[in-house]
Amino acid sequence: MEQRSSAVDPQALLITVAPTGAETAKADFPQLPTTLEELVQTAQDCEAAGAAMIHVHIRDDEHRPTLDLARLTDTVAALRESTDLVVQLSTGGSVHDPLEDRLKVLDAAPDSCSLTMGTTNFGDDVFSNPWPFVCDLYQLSQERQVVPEFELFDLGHVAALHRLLDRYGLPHGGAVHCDLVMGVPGGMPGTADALVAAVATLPGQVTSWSATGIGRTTLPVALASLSKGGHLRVGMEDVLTIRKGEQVVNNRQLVERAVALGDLAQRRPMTTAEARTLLRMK
Ligand code: KMH
Ligand code: ZN
Repeated sequence: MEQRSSAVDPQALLITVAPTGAETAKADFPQLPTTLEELVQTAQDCEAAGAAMIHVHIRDDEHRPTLDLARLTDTVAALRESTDLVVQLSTGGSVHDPLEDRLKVLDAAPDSCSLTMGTTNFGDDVFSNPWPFVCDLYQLSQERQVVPEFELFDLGHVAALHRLLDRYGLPHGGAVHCDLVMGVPGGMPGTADALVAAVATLPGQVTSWSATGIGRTTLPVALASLSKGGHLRVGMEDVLTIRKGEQVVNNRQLVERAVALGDLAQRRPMTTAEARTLLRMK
């Protein structure tokens, strides 16, 4: 079988957009993309601005978070039809989603799925990721040939990733891509110091990593990530202001800012084809 090269220009910057999330109510933030039409439009705009991957949470007709399989499947199809973005479905869902439903997300056959490496306090809630669930989801991703993105909310999650890779081997395709999710109340802080500590302990098998800082930590984390050679995740899932007191207008604005920050660091947005090479996808 033809082996794709995993060499990607080190100056290329993977920008992932996380446009919706599960935490913000449409009523509170009408510019949040919650319908399929809004999501597709956002995806196209963000791809044009420099994003190469999209991290997707979907909503129902009342704009509430859902893991409805038919909707997820339609969403994957619509995004594939209208963009060339790498389509990553969230298996985290909302803090209220049962673990069984979160496993079924892979039935929608996305290119990639998020895979959080442990339970974390999440504001006043708990984002539950018990070890047996993490193992089941990981093995399912290997079986279904879906490339996981390991979500690391805490240093303990980095240790859990070592344990997972040692026990079950590499993901489908062989790329180990992580995203440091920082500044969640209950997880590691969104600081340069915490980022450096997490990156220093990543397993040797890791082939690429990005970082995102929640809320006001978005800029310190983005700058720290760039200075350590990492990639960026941005979007309304993680931040709703572009600066203190000024609401984000749309996701494209956040992608454009990521491109501008990357430009300062002499990094250029990675193309979708390069992202597929980086993640060792067909
Ligand atoms: N909505 C959070 C509870 C993921 O997408 O995998 C979990 C989350 C992580 O957003
Ligand atoms: Zn998410």
